Amino acid sequence: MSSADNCVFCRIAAGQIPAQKLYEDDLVLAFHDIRPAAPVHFLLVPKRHVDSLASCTAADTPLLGHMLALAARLAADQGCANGFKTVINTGADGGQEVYHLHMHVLGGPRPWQGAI
Ligand code: DGP
Repeated sequence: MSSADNCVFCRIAAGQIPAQKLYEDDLVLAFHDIRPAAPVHFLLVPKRHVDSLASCTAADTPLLGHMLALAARLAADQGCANGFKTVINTGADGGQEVYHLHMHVLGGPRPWQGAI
């Protein structure tokens, strides 16, 4: 499990690791997934370190709402006119590989070859 000190998404947010960024504001960052599983596949992450959805509390409701609303807006900006999928892998059984909360946003014409 990552901590903020060695977290790859914290390092992307800090500009220490390059990423193809789509969007940034005070709270969140969106960038293309390095292993795309669909024609459009980007990640929405909070800038501050949050391990996973399982560690969120009621205090994170504004952040989570912001991420969901942005997912729809950025998917539209990326040309996902026929819809999109959002996925938040959580914990070992949820298939989470990077322990910094992130929402996958996938779209584009099917079939998609990849899996997340
Ligand atoms: P998950 O299984 O939900 O934890 O997915 C983690 C995703 O993060 C996976 O689809 C690949 C992506 N990823 C991991 N490291 C990097 C990176 O350094 N840059 C980018 N752009 N994506 C990454």
